[in-house]
Amino acid sequence: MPVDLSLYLVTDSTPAILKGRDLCTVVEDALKGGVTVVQYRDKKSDTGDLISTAKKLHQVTQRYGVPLLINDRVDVALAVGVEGVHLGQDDMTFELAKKLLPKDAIIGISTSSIEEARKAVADGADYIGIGTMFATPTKTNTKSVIGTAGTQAILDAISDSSIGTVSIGGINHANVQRVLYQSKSPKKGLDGVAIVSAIVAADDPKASAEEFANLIKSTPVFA
Ligand code: TZP
Ligand code: MG
Repeated sequence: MPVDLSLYLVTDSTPAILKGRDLCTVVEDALKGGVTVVQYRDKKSDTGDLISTAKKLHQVTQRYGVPLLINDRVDVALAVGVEGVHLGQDDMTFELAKKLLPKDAIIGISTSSIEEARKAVADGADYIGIGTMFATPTKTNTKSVIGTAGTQAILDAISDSSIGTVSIGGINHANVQRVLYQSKSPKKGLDGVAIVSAIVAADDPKASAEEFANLIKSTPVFA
């Protein structure tokens, strides 16, 4: 697998989560703590602001040798020259994104059902986000909360594929090992977890990321 998905940071610039701090500083702290991939997710900024923030974030992630992905916006990814995109079911289609982006760009797809996961595999996506794992205040308009059982069913259905997999939604230090262990199907486990508030809203994002990295490393599915 080309990208290490084990500790996947998804950014959030809403005041309740970022709490007035500088996004680039928070992301750099998280990278110091061991984040392995960063997705810039910003549903509010206009295109100009998205591009300027993505450029700043890319300077930071490049220093750590970590890929930066842009949520929703293939045009912003192209403008900044980042490593890839993350697309939901209502965003640009995989086929079109693949046509527009460079050959080696990473393309991830949000999935919450077996059908969506199978389609992402058939399309040739690099990885899927599987969720929502647990209900979370960070994203309330989620289609469905699927828990570890729903996640396991999806992993089972695509177990013949080498597609990357991350779980998202309500994951914190207290539940991350259960998420990884209980979601594992006999032939396929999760490659990682995607986290928003438990890192971005943490008083110490570096310490939070470090704690996640240690918990992930010592979970049997990865050992
Ligand atoms: N997609 C499904 S849940 C979610 C997204 C973007 C938000 C997860 O945020 P948190 O704070 O890690 O629960
Ligand atoms: Mg989207």
